[in-house]
Amino acid sequence: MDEIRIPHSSHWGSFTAVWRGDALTVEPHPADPDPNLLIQNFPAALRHRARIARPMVRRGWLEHGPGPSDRRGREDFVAVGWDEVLDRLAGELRRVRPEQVFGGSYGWSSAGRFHHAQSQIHRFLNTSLGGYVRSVNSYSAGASGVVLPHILGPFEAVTRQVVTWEQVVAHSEIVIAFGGMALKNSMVAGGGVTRHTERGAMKAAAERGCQFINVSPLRDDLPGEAHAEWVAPVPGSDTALMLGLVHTLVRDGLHDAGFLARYCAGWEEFLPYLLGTSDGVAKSAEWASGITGLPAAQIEGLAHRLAGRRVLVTVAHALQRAEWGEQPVWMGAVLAAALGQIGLPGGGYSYALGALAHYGKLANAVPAAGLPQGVNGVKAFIPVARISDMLLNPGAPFEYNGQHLTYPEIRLVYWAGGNPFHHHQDINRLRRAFGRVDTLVVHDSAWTATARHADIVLPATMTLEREDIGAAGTDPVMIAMHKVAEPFGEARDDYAIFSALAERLGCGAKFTEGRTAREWLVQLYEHTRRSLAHRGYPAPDFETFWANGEIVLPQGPDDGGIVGAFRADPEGHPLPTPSGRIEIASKVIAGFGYEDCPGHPVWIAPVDVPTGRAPLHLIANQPATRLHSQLDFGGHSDGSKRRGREVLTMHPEDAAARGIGEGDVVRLSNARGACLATARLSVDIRAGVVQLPTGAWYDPDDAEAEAPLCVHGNPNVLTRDVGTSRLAQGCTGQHTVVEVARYDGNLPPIRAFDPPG
Ligand code: PGD
Repeated sequence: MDEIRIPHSSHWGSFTAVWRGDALTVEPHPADPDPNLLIQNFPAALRHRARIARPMVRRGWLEHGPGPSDRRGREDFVAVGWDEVLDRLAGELRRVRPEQVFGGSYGWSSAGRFHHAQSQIHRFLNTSLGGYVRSVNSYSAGASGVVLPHILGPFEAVTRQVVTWEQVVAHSEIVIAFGGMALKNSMVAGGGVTRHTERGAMKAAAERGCQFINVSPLRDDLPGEAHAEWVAPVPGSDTALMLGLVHTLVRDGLHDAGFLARYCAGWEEFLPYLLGTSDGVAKSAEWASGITGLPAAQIEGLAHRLAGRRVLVTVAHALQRAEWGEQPVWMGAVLAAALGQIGLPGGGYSYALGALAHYGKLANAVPAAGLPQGVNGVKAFIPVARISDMLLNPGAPFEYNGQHLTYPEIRLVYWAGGNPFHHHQDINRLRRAFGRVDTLVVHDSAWTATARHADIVLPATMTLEREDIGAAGTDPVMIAMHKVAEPFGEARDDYAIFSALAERLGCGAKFTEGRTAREWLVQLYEHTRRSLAHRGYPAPDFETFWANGEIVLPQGPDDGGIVGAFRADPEGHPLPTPSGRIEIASKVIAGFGYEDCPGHPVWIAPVDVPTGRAPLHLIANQPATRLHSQLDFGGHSDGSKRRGREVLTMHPEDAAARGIGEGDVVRLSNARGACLATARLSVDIRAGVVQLPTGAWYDPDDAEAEAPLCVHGNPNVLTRDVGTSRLAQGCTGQHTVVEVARYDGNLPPIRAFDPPG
């Protein structure tokens, strides 16, 4: 049978789509040493019943017009033709003022740089409305994105390229990974990735003799190839462990006093806290033992092993996606500073190494262009995870990074390329919050819970159904993403939808600049081509790039980035912090006066702790078989479920105490909500902790209920919707506490993938 082979790309890997007749398969990029199985979600997803076939409008909105409503997510939809729905939506966009429109539209959407939904929606709202209320920071790095610039330097500069995987392979003696470095995370890169190298790097480093230490309640947070030692503290106690380590180093005279004096600011202010002279509590290994559940001798032994070695400290994003999430990020830097290895190859601090395929990689020497966003005329913004607070409390004051701000009054929410019913915490609260607005518009390719709660649902093409350019700043291959299939039903590209709306609003030419989608691709590619030519590299024209399916890009040097320069010439290359040094204490943060994020790292006892009614820690982390909630209906993700439900991992002791056996359906609950899952018993999790990944689509058993049971296993019905602190107001979805019980009732059907009635 004839074969048609088409290059394409996704956040989780570049691939070739292969048609044999009407059967689609996907093959990873030939240069990929360790392909990501997530690409196997595509074939079954392409024509799945969960796809949205035509524009749909909630009946109540259609019949009664815009207005607050608790019927969202509870009412049926009416199919409406494209022209009519665009006319109505344009009318609604004319009715509201830009400062009443929330267009933050957080989400990962797809890898292509032109059809990137966030870029499209922001450009549309800027060019056609004059702006929108935006969101800042991310669900990934809500706390670290704010604290790191105060203590080390700009987020991108201190994360991506401080210590490369090549340095780990060649130089690191010990890698102590707080929160591990799970491959499921590093197999993903926004914009695409052609080579998954992390597994190979850890294997090579371990074979050379590098010791990996996985500090996590989950053994699987480092791959088998790392041959890691497993240290399993109580979830959320890493800051205490780091304090205990630094205290031991100082007590035993093993800290690098010279490094601290020469390259750091604020050690003198921090030391009394560490030693307990300021508050009467020495942050000793003994003290840390009581909090972490690890023996004091183990903490002391670990500190002694770290001293004087080429040690790399890494801290996973997960640790800061929790109460007081700024603290482990900051204290990780202090631990690395005390060990004195920062700026040496394979040593020091590499925040979030292993969190994404971007990190620990060389930067490309030439840029890839993105779609210009235009100018946002609205100044108001929220930290991204404060969306329910904003919608429920218009006009209320809040604090963020030293600023006193006020939540705006939002009438219209417009979302494209994200799934808040996946990414946000306390989904029942989010439902109430979305009930407050006049209109909720969603573009998506599938019937996510967000689409189900919208008033106007516009079917977007999925990435396979359009041409694009796949590129990430740290991947040496730019991919010509050819179209693999025709659009599903009446689905249109986000660009086509926004172009038609802009036309109706009298701003068509401003939005499109007169270009077709293909002409935009040529324009974006030209940016890279010109830069290649300027630097004397081969610079093929667009037609050649398109016909070849990819172009290899040159990369920059492995120079330690911001920290390498800092050590090479401490006088001439200060860090871009107020002191020009690593800020162990920050006068700026101290000046904000936040008791939940004071001027140096501290241990703050958690509020969300096990209780009689919720005695188990829940880790709600990233899934291994899909990216977030994307293509949950794809074959790889669906195939990983058991009895149709997401899998909960629990320790056999906790299961036995509750009469739960392998494969039983269980009910997780706490004060905020409840969901079902299927139990998997494993000794590779700390006792007292259960783990349920995010991303199973929210599937309420009774949509009319205030806090329905999610029958599919979405942990965000359980997580808390509170900010990390007044500094960053980041998302705290990684941890909470729950009870788990065997579910003996009749098993409710899974309807998450059935289109709404
Ligand atoms: P995705 O599932 O990637 O989740 O949250 P995010 O909203 O990014 O959603 C992307 C959506 O975009 C999907 O519905 C997909 O169908 C749609 N889409 C894809 N391509 C297109 C397109 O071209 N056009 C349009 N219109 N739509 C498109 C992720 C967020 O979740 C993140 S980044 C993190 S790190 C957080 N992690 C956690 C966590 O660890 N724990 C908890 N409890 N909660 C979390 N939430 C956060």
